[in-house]
Amino acid sequence: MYTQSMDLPQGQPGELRAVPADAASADAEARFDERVAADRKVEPQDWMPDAYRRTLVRQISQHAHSEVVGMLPEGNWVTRAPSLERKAILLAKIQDEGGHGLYLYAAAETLGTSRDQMIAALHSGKAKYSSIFNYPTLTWADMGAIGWLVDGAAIMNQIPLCRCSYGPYARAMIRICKEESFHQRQGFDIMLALCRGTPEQKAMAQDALDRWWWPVVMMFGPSDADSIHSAHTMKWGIKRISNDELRQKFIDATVPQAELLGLTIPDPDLKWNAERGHYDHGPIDWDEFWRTVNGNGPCNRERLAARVRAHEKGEWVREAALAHAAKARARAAKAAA
Ligand code: FAQ
Repeated sequence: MYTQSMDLPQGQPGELRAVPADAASADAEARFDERVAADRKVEPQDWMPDAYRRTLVRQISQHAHSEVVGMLPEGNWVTRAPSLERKAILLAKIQDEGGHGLYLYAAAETLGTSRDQMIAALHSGKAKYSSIFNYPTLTWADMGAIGWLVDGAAIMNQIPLCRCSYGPYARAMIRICKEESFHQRQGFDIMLALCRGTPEQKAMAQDALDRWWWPVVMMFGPSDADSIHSAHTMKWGIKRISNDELRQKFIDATVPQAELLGLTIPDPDLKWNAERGHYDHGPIDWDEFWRTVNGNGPCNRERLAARVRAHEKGEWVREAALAHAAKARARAAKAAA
């Protein structure tokens, strides 16, 4: 299934040139470079280098997969939320994440890749999704920690993406960031309620922070020295702030929030560095990060199996929707005749 811009017949103005006629022309490349340098948006119908297109498909589809796989850890607690209000909020948040996946798949489709292709890449293990969603959710406090920390990290990473050079991705990110901001607040609110509760509840909040802190710090990706894509994505105005800079901004913003909650961040080396104007932090376990990214984290197999199962079980829904659309089209054509 393609978006509208992909359906334009060949030769019409504004057609999507997946393999542009003037791809080799230095002129087209110069116009593209000029557009990016001037901070003007690149749109689906514009010529773009193949490498730019491939990088966007990779990043946007991985981002979409993260949103959809990211529904699973929280889905685990819908039936066990401690009150009707918490359950309604959690359900709404999880639905938002599904919606984010849809906006992002649609944005990636404008680059000439179908949703079916992207989903096949996820299910075969070829495409990645965020490492963070391969950790288990053991207690209700994990719902607080995910909202507070995971959504907090996601916002930090995604606000600069609202200025990404590719128009459809940038516009999808604006709406997504607004919703993520609500998600972060609801997570902090869960943590606050637990920290103001009984000693057992506060211990539960601390335990969740202990388990989620380092995976969240890793979520920003490898250190700048090991980030293979950054040089290009920064040059093309896709990524605006480096992995390490975003990680630092997240840590600086989160330490005072943990203090407000009365919780201890599980990093004995964490201390304010007045000279740098930032918090110093301890070493990151990159072996754990790569193990998880490469499919061997605590829940990788379980998460992927759940996605594949859901896709297979949804086959009849897709078939019914297609049959319904075909009937509607036939009815409209008959009425117009
Ligand atoms: N996990 O060269 P770089 C959310 C891979 S959404 C897995 O630095 P890049 C909402 C990377 O793909 C969270 N793999 O790569 C929510 C590359 O491998 P490849 C997702 C990772 O692209 C909240 C290799 O390592 N957000 O949380 C990770 O320049 C709560 C080398 O890395 C996005 O996707 C990782 N953490 O920078 C939902 C934001 N990090 O592709 C539910 C958009 C790196 O060559 C509940 N994405 N890798 O095979 C980005 O900003 C970037 O893609 C980065 C990585 C920053 C993630």
